[in-house]
Amino acid sequence: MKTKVTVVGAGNVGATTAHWLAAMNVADVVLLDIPQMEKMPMGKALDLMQAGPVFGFDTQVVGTNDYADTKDSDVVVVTAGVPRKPGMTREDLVQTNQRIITDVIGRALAASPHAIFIVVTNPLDTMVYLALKVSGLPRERLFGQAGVLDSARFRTFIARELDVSVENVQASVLGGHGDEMVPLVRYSTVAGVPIGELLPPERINAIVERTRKGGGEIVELLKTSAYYAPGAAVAKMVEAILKDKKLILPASAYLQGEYGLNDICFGVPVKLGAKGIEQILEYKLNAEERTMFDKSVNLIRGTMSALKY
Ligand code: NAI
Ligand code: 2OP
Repeated sequence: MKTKVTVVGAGNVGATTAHWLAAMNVADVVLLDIPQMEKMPMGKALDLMQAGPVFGFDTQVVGTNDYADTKDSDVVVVTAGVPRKPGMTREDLVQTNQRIITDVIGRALAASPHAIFIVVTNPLDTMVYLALKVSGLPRERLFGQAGVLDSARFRTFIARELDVSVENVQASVLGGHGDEMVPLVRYSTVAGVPIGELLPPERINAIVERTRKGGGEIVELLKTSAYYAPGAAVAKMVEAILKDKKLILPASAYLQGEYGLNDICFGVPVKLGAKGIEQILEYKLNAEERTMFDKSVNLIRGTMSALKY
C-alpha cells in the first residue's frame, strides 16, 4: 500500500520538504497552501513531479488549497506560518503563528484522524506545545523538528573543521530550538572518538556558538529562514516513521517527568518508528550541561507565556 504525506504550507520549507521526500521516493506527497496563494501549490507540485523521470521516482505530488485532498494521510508536516525576517526573533512570531497553527491543526486532523504530525513552524517548541493542546493528540503522535537540523549544522561544522566526512561525525543538539539550544559536546564523536580529544576547547566553543546561532546566520544571508537543511531534516523524520526505522534522533517532545521537566515541549533524543515517538531517551547530564538545559527551558517557558488562550 502506498503511503501519503501531507505538507501544509507550500512555501520555502514546505516545498523543499516535498522535494526531498519525492526524491527519496518514500510516499506520495500533498502540498497544501491557503486559497490566497491561488494555484501556487499546484504549480510547485507539477514542477516537482516532472523531475520524476529525470531522477527516477514515481512519487505522485499533488498541490491543493483543499484539505479534502489530504484525507487519510499517514504523516502531516506543518510548515504553515510566517518565517523570521532579519532582526526578528523566533519569539516575535508567536502570535501570528498561533492563529495559523490553531487553524491548520484543526483542519488537518479532521481530514487525517490517524496521522502522525510533525510541526516545523516557529517558535518551534511553543508551536508544538500549542498544537498538542489544540489537537488533544498523545505526545507519541505529535512532535516537532528542530534537533535534526541543529545537529546537522553541528556535524557540518565539526566535519569541516577536521576535514572528514560528515558521515563520520555523530553529534546531538538538545534543548529548545533557540539561541540557548544545547549542543552536547561530550556525546559528540568522530569515528567513535570524542571531539574533546580532537579539537582544542576554543575551537569547540566557536563551533558550539556558530551552531547555536546557525539559524540567524542564514537569516542574515538569505533575508529569510533556511530551508534546504530544514526540509532535509523533516524528510529524515518522515522516512524514519514510514519505514519504522526505530531511528534515534532529537525531536521536540512533550515531557512528563523526563529530564525532571513537565508540561513543556523540548528537544530530547527519541526513538522514531511507525508509532511516532516510541521512546524518549534520557542522557545523563553533568552540572554544566544541566545549567545549559535550564537556561534553554527558561527561554522556552518565556516564549510559551506569549501564547494567548
Ligand atoms: P514561507 O513564508 O516560505 O512559507 C510559509 C507558507 O505557509 C506560505 O506559503 C503561506 O502562504 C503558508 N501559510 C500561511 N498560513 C497558512 C495556513 N493557515 N494554512 C496553510 N498554509 C499557510 O516560510 P518558510 O520559510 O517555509 O517557513 C515556514 C515556517 O517554518 C516558519 O515559521 C519558519 O520560522 C519555520 N522554520 C522552522 C525551522 C525548524 O527547524 N523548525 C527551520 C526553518 C523554518
Ligand atoms: C532555523 O533554525 C529559522 O528555525 C530556523 O534555520
